[in-house]
Amino acid sequence: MSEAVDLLFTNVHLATMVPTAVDGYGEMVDAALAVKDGRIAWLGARRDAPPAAAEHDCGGAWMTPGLVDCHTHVVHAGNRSNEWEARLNGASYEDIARQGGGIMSTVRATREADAETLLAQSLPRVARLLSEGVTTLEIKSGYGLALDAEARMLRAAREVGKRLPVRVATTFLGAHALPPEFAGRADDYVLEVCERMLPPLAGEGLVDAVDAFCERIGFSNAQTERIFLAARALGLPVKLHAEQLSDQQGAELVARYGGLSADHLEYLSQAGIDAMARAGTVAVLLPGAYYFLRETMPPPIGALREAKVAMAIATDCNPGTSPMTSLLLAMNMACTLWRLTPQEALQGATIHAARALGLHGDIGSLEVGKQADLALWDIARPADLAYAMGSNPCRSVVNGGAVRPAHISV
Ligand code: DI6
Ligand code: FE
Repeated sequence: MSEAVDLLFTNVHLATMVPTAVDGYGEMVDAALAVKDGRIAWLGARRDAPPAAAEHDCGGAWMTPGLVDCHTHVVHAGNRSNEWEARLNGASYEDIARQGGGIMSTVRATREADAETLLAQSLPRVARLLSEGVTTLEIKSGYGLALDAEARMLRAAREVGKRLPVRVATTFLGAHALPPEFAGRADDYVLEVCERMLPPLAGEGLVDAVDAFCERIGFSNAQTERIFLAARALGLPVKLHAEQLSDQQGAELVARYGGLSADHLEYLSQAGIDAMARAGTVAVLLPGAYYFLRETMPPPIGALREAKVAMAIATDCNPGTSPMTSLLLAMNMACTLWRLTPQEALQGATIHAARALGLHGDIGSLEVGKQADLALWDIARPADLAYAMGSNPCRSVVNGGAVRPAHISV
């Protein structure tokens, strides 16, 4: 390469996370990486590096692709620590439901919040995620459950990507719960979602993918399919909250629609695994919700591995079942609770998470041509990222070639 690059990172060890690498981390020690026009232009041994306009000495740090949190509900108003505390003090679910608690309390708080309030409450959570090397973040709607409030959530999600250094992928989750206005009329609400909510939201460019909560306490397999048909008519990819609490054959359904991902999956069957493997649908594992709900049924990790289904890991950041803003902790939990290897955990937070968003051609690994979204870590080896609990070894982050300090305050 004769033309000078914009920036050369030197004195760095790379974990490229290229899926075909012989070593699963794709390790390159004492390497260098070059950026031009915001993209990775070259990587290899320091002595072969192209001339560069500027150099960044990484001081022997490890570099990974920027982390990808591919399943969050991070935009919402309020929290539910009051209900959590009441339950731990002996209150029953009925007590809490009678006081209007649960998911509907977040729906009420989110509906009442104006755009600035919603954003002001969400940005600190996002900042905590970004301080740990996250460069791409998926954000779902689903606490508005009416056109105007869902639009406000999705606009807030887009605004997050303008105010903070992060790429945001939005997901419309209108079918997250049945709003009180439609009590006893779930089919009517699904019609509302398909015909009166999704088309205008998609028309405004607010929807990168469509999701639903397919569960006995959510929406049926048949109702979910109607939503997928509406998404397909608009050319939008689908994903699904599937088999979290029971097997509803949601994984088979989302695979049949060529879905990007099926998420949660504690009660996933072998038929679901086979369908996902055939369709290339990613298994998004959410250990924070499993932990917080004190679930005891683990997702079928061994069978997913056997079937070569890509496994991603995400925070599921939400106020009810996973009030978590650490993707590194989610990686640790996946290893500790479910015996993922640290390498699988890092793949799950990089290249496989990128695939769960349909962005694996552009991000998720250190490869020439991909966006220069990178994270630099003060660690001895890649396994440290999943190993340490509650510490943040992130030294700095690179978004499209621009270096920033790890810590972000809002
Ligand atoms: N599954 C969950 O665990 C969350 N949503 C979903 O579909 C719960 C969301 C909440 O309780 O606020
Ligand atoms: Fe979720």
